[in-house]
Amino acid sequence: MRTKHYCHVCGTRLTKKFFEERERLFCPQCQYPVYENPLPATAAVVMNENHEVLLVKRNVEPKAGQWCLPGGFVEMGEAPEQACLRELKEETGLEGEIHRWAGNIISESPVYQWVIVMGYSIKNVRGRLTAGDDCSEAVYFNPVALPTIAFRSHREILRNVLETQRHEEPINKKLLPGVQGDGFLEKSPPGRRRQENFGAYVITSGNHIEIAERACSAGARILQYREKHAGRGEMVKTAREIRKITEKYGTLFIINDFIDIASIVGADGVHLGQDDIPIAEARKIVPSGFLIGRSTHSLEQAIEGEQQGADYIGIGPVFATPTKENYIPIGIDTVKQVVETVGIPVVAIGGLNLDNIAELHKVGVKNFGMVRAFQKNTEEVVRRINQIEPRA
Ligand code: TZP
Ligand code: MG
Repeated sequence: MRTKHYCHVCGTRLTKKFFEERERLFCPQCQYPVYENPLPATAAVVMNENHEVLLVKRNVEPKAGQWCLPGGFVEMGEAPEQACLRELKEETGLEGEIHRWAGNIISESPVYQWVIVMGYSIKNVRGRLTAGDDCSEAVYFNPVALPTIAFRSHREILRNVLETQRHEEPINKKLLPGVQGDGFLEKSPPGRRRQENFGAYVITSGNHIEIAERACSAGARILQYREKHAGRGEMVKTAREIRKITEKYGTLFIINDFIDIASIVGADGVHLGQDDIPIAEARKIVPSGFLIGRSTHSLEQAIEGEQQGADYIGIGPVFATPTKENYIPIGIDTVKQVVETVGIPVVAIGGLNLDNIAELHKVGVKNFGMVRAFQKNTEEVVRRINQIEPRA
């Protein structure tokens, strides 16, 4: 850690003195202690109408070349809120208003010792997006496909905002009696264009809770609770437990088939099969940003899933599998065509294991959905798949 040697007012070499209950740097000329406080900084969370998050690519140290939230230091005489809006304007060209405070995070900095980062979410954003001071790019990202964010404080502030939003928009709100109908509901954004990489797409089976804990602790980015036999009451209980685990590790939580259970436990999304509720109908009762995945079994269905507004599709079974035995395997060529054709994330599924995913990766698959392969050595399997396909 760097320390100060000279008084910033008169330039005299500093000494040390016991003052206000501890030893502090002291200027013998000014007769004042020199406090070593954390430096105040701000970070702005800006989201567009598609619920994508604005990040900037830094072109200054520390962490030049990496992405972070727009923001910067508070100048003398400025309120943190003013500093936040000024930095936003300088770095991205955008103007906005403070929506709400999103947490203060203290973090150690190799350059500035300690920094206290004050986060704010921004509303009423306007202006033309242009990378400005201290950054080479300013880009909106799908929150499920974020690049690595350079600062822990920014990651935590962003998580605060996304979490708050999720809790503010429970699906139940949309199901209140007497307030139904398309007009009442803010529609979720349609399927996103950006190709996602989840890497391991973990589907639980058997001991769901144990698999969830093991997979999430090993860094799974997404996990689906798939249960074909249990009663719905029991499913709610299990899903609640899995929600806690996924929340703890920051893993996206998807529930297979049951939009009501997804709503009750506050999951991040639902996975719907060809015979389940149509995506457009589902969108009417889910909050914006809620993920809807669709199972597909051919190129035609994959294209249709994207057109209908799925956030991602599953395609398979790629290989023969007892987990879905009444389906004819579609093979790698079809998967290749699907990956090359649709613009939303494609999860290859059916008969996948550590021995055959490399050939799928070769044809452009970035997301590997599996049931049986996560039953044993879950952590190891998750890690090995995520090494093949690191976070974007
Ligand atoms: N959808 C298509 S194949 C499949 C599903 C749910 C099952 C995949 O199971 P496994 O055990 O990974 O082959
Ligand atoms: Mg289904």
